[in-house]
Amino acid sequence: MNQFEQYFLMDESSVVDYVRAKAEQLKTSLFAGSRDNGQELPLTAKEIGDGNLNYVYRVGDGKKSVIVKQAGPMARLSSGKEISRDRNRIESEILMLQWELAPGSVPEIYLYDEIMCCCVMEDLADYEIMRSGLLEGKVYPEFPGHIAEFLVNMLMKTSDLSKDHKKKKEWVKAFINPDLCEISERLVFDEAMLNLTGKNHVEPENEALVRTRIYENKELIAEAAKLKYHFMNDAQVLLHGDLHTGSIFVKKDSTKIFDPEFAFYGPAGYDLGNVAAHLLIAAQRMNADGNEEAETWIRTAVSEVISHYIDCYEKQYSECAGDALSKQEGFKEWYLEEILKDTAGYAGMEILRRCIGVARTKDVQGIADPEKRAEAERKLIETGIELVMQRERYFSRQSSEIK
Ligand code: SR1
Ligand code: MG
Repeated sequence: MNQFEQYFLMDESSVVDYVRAKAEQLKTSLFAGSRDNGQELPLTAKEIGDGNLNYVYRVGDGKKSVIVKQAGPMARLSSGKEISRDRNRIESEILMLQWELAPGSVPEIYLYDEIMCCCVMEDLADYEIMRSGLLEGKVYPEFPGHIAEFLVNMLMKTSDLSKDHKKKKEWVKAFINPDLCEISERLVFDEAMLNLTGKNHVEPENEALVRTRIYENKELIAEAAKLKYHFMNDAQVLLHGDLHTGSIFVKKDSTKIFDPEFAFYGPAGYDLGNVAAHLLIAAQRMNADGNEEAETWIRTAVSEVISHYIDCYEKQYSECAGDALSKQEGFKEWYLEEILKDTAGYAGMEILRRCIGVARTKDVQGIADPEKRAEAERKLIETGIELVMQRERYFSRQSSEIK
């Protein structure tokens, strides 16, 4: 039996053999021309993954490289619970679809392997992860336009606004993602509101605040319940499902969305809300760092993402919306307002769970001064609660500014 005809978890050595074995199936003959003095260059691999779930290798010969991403059977950080390896199929298929629907917005998938539960994709080595850049105070003026256009493309082409409702239902079926959705349902909603497993924590100064304003706040928990049920039941659009700044590669003039293993059909405001949430978290970090210029840019970027989204929506609606009733007077405006209200609600939930839950980000965690860290955490918790409770006030066409 060939070495790769049965699943096993690869390491830096076997992943090199894997790329060699699959070389002919890669869409581009990536390593064919890489020679030094006529000699084929040796391939090497390095594990570069820093996520919670998968193994990510850069495999290259010093001149060219590819990324191999393999799903392991368990979460890397907490063993015990199996998470379906089908997530790698979902990730590969959505990236291939987005490659067609939103050209230039995602890395190219060269190969998906259902036996090894891995994919081989374009190495975007000349890009940086947006969170890392933002943490260094960098700004990306093109980003709001890029992300808005990507999200509106997905909305127009994968939701029922497009008149091919049967195609949409095929995609709903193909992208059913029970294990990964269960993680989000638990971490973004249940744990953030109820701390069921007792694993949440905040800085000691904020413990009373979190108890009274979140865990004992029946009104907030009721709104979170509505958002959770909407998340679970409104199969509106094919979502990325985990669109934080660690899932976005940036260069000054280009943006690439990656890591969509949490993809599923859900409410459009979920992805847009995640983008807004992680920008607001990054802005608070810049505030703690005293970097006023970067903070101002990030806060402006939040409004720009929303205004670009509205503009793209208006432009694309007339061309793309083909459903029989979608041209009915008032429908277009109602549909958009619902998305924007959801956006604020899900942004609030995301901010809260990233501040108090187990899946924290470096933005706040990395603030060295404990007082500043607690202050950033407190301000973000207030922002998160405000966004959930007053979601019709923010991100609408005549919205208030969020601090
Ligand atoms: C067990 S996975 C924890 C978190 O990391 C991912 O990026 C998702 O956001 C998930 O909630
Ligand atoms: Mg991820």
